[in-house]
Amino acid sequence: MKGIKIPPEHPRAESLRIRERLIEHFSEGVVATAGLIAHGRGEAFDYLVGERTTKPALNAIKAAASALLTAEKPVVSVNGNTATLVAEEIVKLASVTKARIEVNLFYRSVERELAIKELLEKAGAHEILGVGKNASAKIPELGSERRRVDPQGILLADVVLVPLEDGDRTEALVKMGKKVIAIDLNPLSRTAQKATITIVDNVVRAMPKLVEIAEKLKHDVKKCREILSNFDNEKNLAESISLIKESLSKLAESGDYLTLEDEEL
Ligand code: PTJ
Repeated sequence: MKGIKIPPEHPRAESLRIRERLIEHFSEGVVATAGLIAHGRGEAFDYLVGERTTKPALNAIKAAASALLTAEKPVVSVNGNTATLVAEEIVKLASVTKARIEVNLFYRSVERELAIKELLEKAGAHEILGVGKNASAKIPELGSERRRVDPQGILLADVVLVPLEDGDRTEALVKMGKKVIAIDLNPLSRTAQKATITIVDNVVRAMPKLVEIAEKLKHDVKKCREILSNFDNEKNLAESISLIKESLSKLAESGDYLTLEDEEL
């Protein structure tokens, strides 16, 4: 399907372009129908965080980069929405952190697996795990199609990045002793609450920042360990929630509902 033309001067042009990209990839079989619903929910939460990378999000991104860089077997898990929105950043991050890339879908079909693989390969990926028969292992205690993982990837991983997740798998992976890094705009979601490191930010902002910070930290293991030992996910998540509350109070007081005050990062 050909999308509509977005007027560049439209005040929400970027947001509309992202929406169109998802619709286009939905027509091509990459994004699941529920992926469009998930995006709408993400957009709503993005308004609440002020459509910017907040200070707690940046702290979580630093911890995430550190966890990936110090991991023995890091894996980046990819679904339809993330392949559509940040394929290039996924490939860059995997290269900087020496992580493997695995397709893992809630609404699994061979057609979607292959469409996502193709998208990632176009973005420069050479090896994609979790496609077809390779997703032969199972995460215990999980009923959904997400339980099917690659024995060379998520099953063996010590750190798994799950950008835009549906919840139950995060908990199951943590129970298996893995560190789970979630990127989720909803700080109240099950994923956000159960992850080891929760980045409350839009994947389109968080992923480039994660690549940039991983580049800076990649030769400094000592610094990575220091960042990780000072990071408290529960406290950081509470700060993300408080920030939403404070920003909304400020907006209500100022009467200017369109501009959230910039904070020092
Ligand atoms: O491609 P599949 O088959 O694996 O399916 C993917 C979806 C997204 C449909 C599946 O994982 C799902 O159903 O997810 P949920 O339960 O809808 O949760 C998605 C979460 O991501 C919600 O908490 C949204 O607020 C959040 N979200 C949506 N868009 C973004 C986001 N978080 C960060 N960045 C976004 N762009």
